[in-house]
Amino acid sequence: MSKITTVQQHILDEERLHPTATGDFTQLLTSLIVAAKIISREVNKAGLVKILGETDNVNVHGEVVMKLDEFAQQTIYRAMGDCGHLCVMASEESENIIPIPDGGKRGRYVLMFDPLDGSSNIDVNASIGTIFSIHRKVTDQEDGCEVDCLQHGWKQLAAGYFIYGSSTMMVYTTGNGVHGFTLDPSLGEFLLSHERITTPPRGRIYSINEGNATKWDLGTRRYIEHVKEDRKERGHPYSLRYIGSLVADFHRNLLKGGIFLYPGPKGKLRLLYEANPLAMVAEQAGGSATTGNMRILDVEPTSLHQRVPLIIGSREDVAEYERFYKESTGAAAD
Ligand code: AHM
Ligand code: MG
Repeated sequence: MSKITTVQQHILDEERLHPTATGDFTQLLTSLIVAAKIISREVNKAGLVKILGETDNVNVHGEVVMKLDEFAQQTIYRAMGDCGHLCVMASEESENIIPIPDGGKRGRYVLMFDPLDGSSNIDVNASIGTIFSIHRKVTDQEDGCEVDCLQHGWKQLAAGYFIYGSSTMMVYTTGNGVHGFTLDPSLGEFLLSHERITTPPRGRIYSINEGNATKWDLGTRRYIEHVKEDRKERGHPYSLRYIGSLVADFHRNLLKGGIFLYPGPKGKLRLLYEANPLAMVAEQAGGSATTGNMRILDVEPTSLHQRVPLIIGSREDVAEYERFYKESTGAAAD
């Protein structure tokens, strides 16, 4: 019979691989996991809010009901602000960096997150998620600043996501493979369910918003035509799967193999708390992530909410996309 491992035990074991580790990192991730459990509980109740008496955003207790993405933002802030291990945070829901509350102990780490990605899918009961990225502080003051946030993706210490789907899962990496845990709601514990996830080198799925086809660059157009061809060597065209919820689309492709594309010229997805953490997970699982021109983890961050084209997934599929992209930009330059 297989061993039962909780996520805390796993993180502790990972941290022990580093001889100078103090346990701070384990505590930091433990606080984040508490926040995710609270968010998961609220996401699961979302469909019941109306039945249980919400009127004009006021619930049965007369309290104002917060939008779930705001709730997720505040929950993470409340859980992490005082955890004692962070020097600064940044989030999709905050225009500027988020300082640690006055009087709170400052730590050595930086947390960036998208509190509830794909939140437009809540009303239709599709999966959504929380994405996180953790860096070490690089500046000298006690309080962290924007410079601490604007670090290359390859410097991330840890990254991952929580997916609120038919089960709630946590998938994370600290640079030693990718591991997945499923929340047992009766225990309130995340248990190891997907040890050392590796993504197939090639998939059969492509995930892109085809409604944007007229805006795509030539390379993307040619590549998408290519995956739809009924090619002899593959024996089948690729299947299109697109939820419109990055975490859910990424998670499916990570497990089954495939490619997710939100191409340029500018892209829609954000470098620091969407593309970088998922790129680290993809690479650690044997996949890759590119803008078309360069590896996502090498993109120079210039602003907190910078967007980036994101093409991510199975290694051979991403490499094939890059060939189409580079050939077409080369062709356009000729
Ligand atoms: P959000 O952070 O405002 O939820 O937007 C990000 C979402 C991603 O989850 C998803 O991949 C993408 O937007 C879908 O965009 P589109 O509807 O343009 O296809
Ligand atoms: Mg988002």
